[in-house]
Amino acid sequence: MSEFSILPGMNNPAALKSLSSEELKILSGEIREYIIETVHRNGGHMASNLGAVELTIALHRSFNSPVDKIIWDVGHQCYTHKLLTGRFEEFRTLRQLNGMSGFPKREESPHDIMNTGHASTSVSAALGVLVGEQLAGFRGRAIAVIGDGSLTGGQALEALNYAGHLGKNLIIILNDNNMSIGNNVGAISSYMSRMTSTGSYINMRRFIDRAISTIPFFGKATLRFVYRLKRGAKSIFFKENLFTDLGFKYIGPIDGHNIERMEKVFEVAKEVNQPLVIHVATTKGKGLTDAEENPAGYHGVSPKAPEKADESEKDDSPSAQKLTEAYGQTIVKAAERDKNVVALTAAMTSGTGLKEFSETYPDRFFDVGITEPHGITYAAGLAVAGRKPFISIYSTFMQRAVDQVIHDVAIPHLPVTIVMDRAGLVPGDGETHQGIYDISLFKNVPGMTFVAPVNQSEMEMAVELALKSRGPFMIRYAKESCYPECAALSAPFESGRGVFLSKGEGRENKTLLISLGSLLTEAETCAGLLEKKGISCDVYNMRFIAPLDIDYLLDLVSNYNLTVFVEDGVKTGGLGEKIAAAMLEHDRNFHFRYLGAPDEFLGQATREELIRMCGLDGKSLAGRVEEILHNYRFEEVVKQVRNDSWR
Ligand SMILES: Cc1ncc(C[n+]2csc(CCOP(=O)(O)OP(=O)(O)O)c2C)c(N)n1
Repeated sequence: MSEFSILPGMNNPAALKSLSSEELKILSGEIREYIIETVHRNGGHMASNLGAVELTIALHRSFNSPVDKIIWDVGHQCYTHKLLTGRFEEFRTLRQLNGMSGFPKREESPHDIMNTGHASTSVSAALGVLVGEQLAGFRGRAIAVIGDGSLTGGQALEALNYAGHLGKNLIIILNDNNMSIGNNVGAISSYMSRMTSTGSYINMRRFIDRAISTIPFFGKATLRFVYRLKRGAKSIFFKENLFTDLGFKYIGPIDGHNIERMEKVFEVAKEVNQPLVIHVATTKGKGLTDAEENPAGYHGVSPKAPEKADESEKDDSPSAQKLTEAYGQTIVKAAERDKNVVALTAAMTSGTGLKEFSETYPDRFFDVGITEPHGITYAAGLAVAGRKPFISIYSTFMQRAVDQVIHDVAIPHLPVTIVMDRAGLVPGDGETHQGIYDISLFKNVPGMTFVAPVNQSEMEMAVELALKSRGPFMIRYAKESCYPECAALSAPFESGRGVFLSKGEGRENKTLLISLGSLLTEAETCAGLLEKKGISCDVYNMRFIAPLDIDYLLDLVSNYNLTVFVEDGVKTGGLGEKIAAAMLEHDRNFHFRYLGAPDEFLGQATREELIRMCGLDGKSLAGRVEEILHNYRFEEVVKQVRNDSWR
């Protein structure tokens, strides 16, 4: 690891305050170097963090954290904050199992005021903290740091509305890099671009101040003229300022890489006694040329594959296609066949595999910005107008739009297809990004068809079924490779039923493993391990979450001594629980167990580690099955003994 001269000593924000401007420059360089090195090794958010280095230093020099409360929106730009608040050593473990989270976490530090990961929450949270503390006599400040992308989210706008109404001395730092993950979209975004690009008020004032200083002798009349000019400049540039109209004071845009200038503004901010927006212009990816040129590509970075020591070890096999890519290709083909197909995303064009669609059918593609609830209802409107909308949103962000699904899509029974990428256990980002709740949230929505394809063939059949559907439809899949193509998985979809992946004929005492989604690979491994121990095991891919052909399923299960259901989602309220309840209702007392993620928030780890932690990997599953069978046989023996002793 690199040697740093200043950074290791900056173990609390107070240490920053004595640094000279030269030392601050060195510090910024060291922070960037450490971030670049660590993110390349562990994966993480690169471009947003590189853009926020000077802003964070200036904030921590001017304010007094944690007495003053700094709240980071999304939290994906918090690496400098972590490094300057006593986590220099831990930073090496960024995003690793039991290591440091990539997002602010209250359990990690008193400087992390909120746990974050989802966008557009900071203004609400900072306002709540401020008002709550003020009720107990607080004299400090609360500062929300929000990006221009996150500011477009509905919750941020609701919070602005309320903050303007309350009139409390909240400070909002608008970190404007003119980018969301990709290009920022929307009228507010264009409005802010105009504010930063047309030459700012601050620049104009600086120009006027400089002009005054060059006039050798100026009398009162000149001064009056100059001040009128200054006010004129203000009215020219801020006549229509959205924030001032909402009851905020506004300063900006100012250069978010100039620490001294920001500090001066922050000192002024401390004296302002009403809500204040400080508009800071930053460059996403600052200091890393590739990231500056391609900030979208460097938003989230995967860990670099470790170099193989021996060339002969190199794996030349083509890497398996990802389910995200399978969807991206499938929806382009669907759009070719059906001109009513339109695709939508909420600020995740690349992440959801829609880049090709957006380029091939720009008129039929809508990036609605970080506005999941709006996106769902907008899609409902498109469906009313006869289009066939497919809206892609990560499973975790769909938590935002539960009401829109029920109220705007399901009740009017509209043919909107909601495609949930990153469903199930999600690597790297931790608690806030797990996609394990969608089954429990949506499986019982009346009229919903809900499927979990595992490879390209199933993806194509799922999309085809959605196209024919006259009602709401959901597709979910994990951040995983496609399961290999095979005859079993190419069998046509039958409503409410799955397919056998492997089935041995005429075997006794069989166990059935039912798998939902990409845990199919683990179920297969489990079956292989059990076969080796003489336990015959069939594997069934569930395909459907809703509707369920319950009679068919109960008949199927009745052929087995034991059925184990495995799902890539939270166990409580999941599909396994629903099937168990159906058995009870039908008075069918089978040996049935259901497994899934526990009722706990799951922190950051790789997907493989998460699967193992939940006991859902092939080896653990085999162990569980053996144990259940053992207990079951033991129960049988006890029953037998009891029966014999009665005779
Ligand atoms: C509700 C929600 N939707 C989507 C995301 C995914 N996401 C993470 S950061 C980001 C872009 C945020 O843009 P901005 O606020 O401008 O910050 P920048 O990365 O540009 O610094 C998005 C869409 C999220 N975290 N939360």
